[in-house]
Amino acid sequence: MNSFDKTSKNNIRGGGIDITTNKALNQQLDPALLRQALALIHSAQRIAVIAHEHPDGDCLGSALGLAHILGQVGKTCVIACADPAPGNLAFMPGIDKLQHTLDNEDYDLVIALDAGELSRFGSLYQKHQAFLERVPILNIDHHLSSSGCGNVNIIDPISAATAELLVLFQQQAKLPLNKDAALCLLTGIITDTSSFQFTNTTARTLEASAVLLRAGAVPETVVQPIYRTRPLAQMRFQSLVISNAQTSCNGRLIWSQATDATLAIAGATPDMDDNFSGLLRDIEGVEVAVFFKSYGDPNITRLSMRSAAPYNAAEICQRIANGGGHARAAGGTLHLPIDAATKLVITELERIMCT
Ligand SMILES: [Mn+2]
Repeated sequence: MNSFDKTSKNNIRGGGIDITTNKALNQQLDPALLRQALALIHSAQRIAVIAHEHPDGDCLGSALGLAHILGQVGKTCVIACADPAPGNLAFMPGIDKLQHTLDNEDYDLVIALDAGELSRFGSLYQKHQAFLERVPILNIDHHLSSSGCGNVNIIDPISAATAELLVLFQQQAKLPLNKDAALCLLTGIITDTSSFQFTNTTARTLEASAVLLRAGAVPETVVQPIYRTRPLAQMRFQSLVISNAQTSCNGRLIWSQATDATLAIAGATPDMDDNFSGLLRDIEGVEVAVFFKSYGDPNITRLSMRSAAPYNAAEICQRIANGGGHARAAGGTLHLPIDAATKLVITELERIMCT
């Protein structure tokens, strides 16, 4: 029934930032690849748009933004994610309809966003594995380490956010862009660039954002709940993580941990640890920062890593922590208690950085 070959890769791999991002916004994608993606969309009526587990502003903003766009051309879109949305994303129109399963698997197409491996969709993948192996999948992502999990894969690591890539898609495909779609996509771009502060921000990122502002998105709507409103428990949690931080290699390497006990002391919830590795990275003299966390199952530790050149966080996380991501920001999961996971990763970083 499914004539697509999910193993044949058909990706965009940007060769150089100057060349690829200097073209007009509506000429950025390989036309043949865009046609293939649109063919999948045109032949579908009910579409599941899925966001990766432990969701962030980009995967959810992208999923909602695309659902608002495709809704305007008559498609029925359902958005799904294994985990609940962080509370500070409640302002995004349509977030209240987020599902945590693909219910009766009644979809002609799945659009998988902001991750390139089906396992990154967590319990959605575990619950619906057989369905996801037979349904056509369009995969749109911007992670360097993405292998592409779709029949058609639009993967562009030059995009600062999947949402930026979706603006290019919308522009080139001449799809409608309403205010709700624009606000959700702007959320993806703002959160993945930390308000245009990260080095992934290009002129094209700003041009794509300008398109969204012209369509009615207001940056203040995104920035106020995400960057300016902090629960006291989150600030207490942050202060514990900073107080417990340890350093090595003359302060060039820093790390800290959080467990259920840390959450309990602070009165915090797991979603409050957003960007703790970035916070550690911003300490003077730091070149690599790692935040380790283990909540619920004490034998599973997740980590997020931030690095300065020449250290490649994506490469390190991929090699030793079953993870991946971007050169400067990456993460992984180890099936180890937090102290063992910390020892493994820090020993390797010390080998790379201190010798
Ligand atoms: Mn992203």
